[in-house]
Amino acid sequence: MTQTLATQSDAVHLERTLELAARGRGRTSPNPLVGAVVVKQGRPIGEGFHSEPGSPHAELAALADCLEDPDGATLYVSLEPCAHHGRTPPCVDAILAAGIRRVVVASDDPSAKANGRGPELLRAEGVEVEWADAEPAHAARLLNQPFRKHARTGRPLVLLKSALTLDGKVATPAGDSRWISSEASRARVHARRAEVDAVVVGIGTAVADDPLLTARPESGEPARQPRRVVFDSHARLPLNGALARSADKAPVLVLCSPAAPAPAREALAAAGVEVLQTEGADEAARVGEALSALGARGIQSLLLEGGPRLAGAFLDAGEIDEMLAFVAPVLAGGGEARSVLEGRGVESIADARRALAVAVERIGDDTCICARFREW
Ligand code: AOF
Ligand code: ZN
Repeated sequence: MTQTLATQSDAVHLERTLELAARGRGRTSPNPLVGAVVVKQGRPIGEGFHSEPGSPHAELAALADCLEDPDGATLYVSLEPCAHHGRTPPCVDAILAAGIRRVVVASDDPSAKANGRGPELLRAEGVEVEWADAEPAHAARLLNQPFRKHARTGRPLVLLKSALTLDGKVATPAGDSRWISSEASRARVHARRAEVDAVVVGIGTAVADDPLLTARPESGEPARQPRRVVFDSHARLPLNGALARSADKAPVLVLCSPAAPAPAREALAAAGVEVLQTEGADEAARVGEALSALGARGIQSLLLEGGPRLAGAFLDAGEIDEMLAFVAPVLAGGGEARSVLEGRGVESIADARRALAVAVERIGDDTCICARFREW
């Protein structure tokens, strides 16, 4: 009986750590979202979350928030406490100094500097360390998919966004796509842009749509603007387009291949665009190389906004982690009209990528389908 009660209250406090962690959304990268609660004699006496790089870790924020002495208390934390000296000192030291007796951890930290070291150290010092049950652990891992994929692969999490008609087209045969999805759906995209480290398009889309790609959420100017990235093998990004012209206001990065002419690269660089060269035998291999190059620059998440050719290459490379599809109740028709993904594709449906989980939401007349294909 006591066992069950203890487990239930653990679940409640762990859930609170996740709510707290989510408050840092869009502001902590390259650090994870982390929340913590200090509980003494069954009552929370302090709580906190990580708000931005360089600011105190969640554990420290929660200890600093304590209304009474945390000596003998339990610390609930959504990510294993760190044992390293980074921008801030190790949390394990602060936990030991505070006299915390028990630590309940929701999820592991797969980064090389962590990997269970903090919990081990705490145990060695006589602190009781427990890992959360499967469900809160899963929820905690889902909060930090960008951080986790980046820690494990060096590549950013890829979120493919698409606005499509009910018949699966992303434009008319003439190439018109303004606007398939509703204003409310487009506002949602701006909110997502504000949460990722980069927004990515192919050069075809950059030329055809001349997009600005900044985050302009309804809630006002976001805490950060994403890096704007163009996959542009031949460095063809127009100097008089919206992207190049705004390079001084929000960063623009062009990923070109060795085939890009030097004068074109130099002109882009002179316009304030960062130009990076990546190689690869085919388009899919180039996607992998490009993702590693972006990851090496600290980009942990990206919103891939098309077009169909680039998005198809991402699928062929096995690099689509999630998809956000805004399906509008309109029919476009046309055999030549483009659909969401081109590239090689799969031969049989048995080989098709199937989502691990799907969430559906109505946004005005549109249906927003969020599908997760991989978990990190
Ligand atoms: C955070 N916030 O609440 C926790 C983190 O450079 P530092 O010192 O801020 O260290 C960042 C690393 O610390 C991060 O990558 C993660 O491995 C670990 N835990 N980080 O930013 C937190 N608990
Ligand atoms: Zn820490």
